[in-house]
Amino acid sequence: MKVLILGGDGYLGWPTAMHLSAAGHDVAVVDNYLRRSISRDEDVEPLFEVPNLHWRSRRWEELSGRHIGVHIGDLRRWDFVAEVFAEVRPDAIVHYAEQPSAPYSMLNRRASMLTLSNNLEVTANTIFAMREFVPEAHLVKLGTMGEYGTPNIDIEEGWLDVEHNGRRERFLYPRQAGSLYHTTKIMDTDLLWYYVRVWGLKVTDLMQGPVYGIDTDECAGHDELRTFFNYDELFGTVVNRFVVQAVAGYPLTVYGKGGQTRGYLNIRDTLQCVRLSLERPATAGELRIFNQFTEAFSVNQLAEMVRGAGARVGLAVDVEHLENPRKELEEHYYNPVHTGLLELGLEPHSLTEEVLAGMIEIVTRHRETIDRHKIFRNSRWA
Ligand code: USQ
Repeated sequence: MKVLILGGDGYLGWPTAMHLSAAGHDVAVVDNYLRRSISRDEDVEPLFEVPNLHWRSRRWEELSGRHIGVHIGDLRRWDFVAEVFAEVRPDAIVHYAEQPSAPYSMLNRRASMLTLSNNLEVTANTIFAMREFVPEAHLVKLGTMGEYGTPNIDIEEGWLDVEHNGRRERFLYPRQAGSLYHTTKIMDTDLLWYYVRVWGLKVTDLMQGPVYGIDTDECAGHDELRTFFNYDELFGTVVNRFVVQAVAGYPLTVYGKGGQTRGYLNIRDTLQCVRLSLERPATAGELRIFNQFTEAFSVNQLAEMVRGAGARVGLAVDVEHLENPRKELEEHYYNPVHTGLLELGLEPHSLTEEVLAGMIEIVTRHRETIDRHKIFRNSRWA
């Protein structure tokens, strides 16, 4: 399959490119290095340096014999979008090309506007490009479990059957986001659902939970092909942050009571989920939604697991409950369905103390480059 990955430079984009290429697909990536420039501007660069896409693509070709096409440009610009779609003519598109940080989206007006305009314009341009150049293509779009928020009822997989005054209808499951970033993902879903109905597009929307992990099979033994690993408050997800904090001897930053529960997954499982979705596509006029996570944990449970993993390698890990910079429920019901991807064949990797110890070992090798000032800057929602 010819697969075009939008946002191919990111934490998930590059590992996805290698994974699909290794699986025999013909892959091209697009990126404008937005995340790199925000990281530089906000002084939150990742733990180790990551070479640019041209370099990584050449290195991948030397090692695997397989080519990954690279297109550098801004997907908000229609002339660039049209040029890439006309040249690649993909069978499938994976759309990661969004500003992915909830805390960044809440930083200030400029960051909010960038998140809003980037995420919605790229999604809209992708929809228009599919119609114009590849109306039969399948779009796999990364959404987020955060679109649902934390309602006091079970979360279904995308859709809810509602009975009202004796009649029934199926609606998108109610969404109530916890940040502007998550709100843009809801808006994306609404745009996609509209154009699926009107133009008969084929779309899979993956409602993903927070991802953790460093290595994937394709970069094993080749550190130079590793993806970004952020541990800062803006781009670091909580498990990755806690691992770095444990190594740095920095008390784990549990926000508030720590009862916030989310569905987590290993980065290796993100790659499986995307590949499985591509290989068993949605049909024309279908918006297929999967809840993409493997296990649910509270922040307190994660902190205890990282403390346990640290103890195995002789690290004394402290936990500190900080005043929560976010507005979110700290104790709540959480029971989302997540069977769709398992039915497609997902074989989950569990989060264990061994897995965390493996991450601690890699981070320890980069211990000298950890910048403690990057860990907590207290960017507040209110
Ligand atoms: N948290 C802490 N301490 C920290 C960092 C986070 O207690 O130092 C808590 C947060 O308050 C939150 C939970 O851990 O309750 C998860 O936070 P996170 O930063 O790992 O994840 P989040 O900001 O929600 O966003 C991440 C990705 C985003 C994706 C989302 C999935 O950055 O792209 O969409 O996970 S979800 O959370 O299910 O919406």
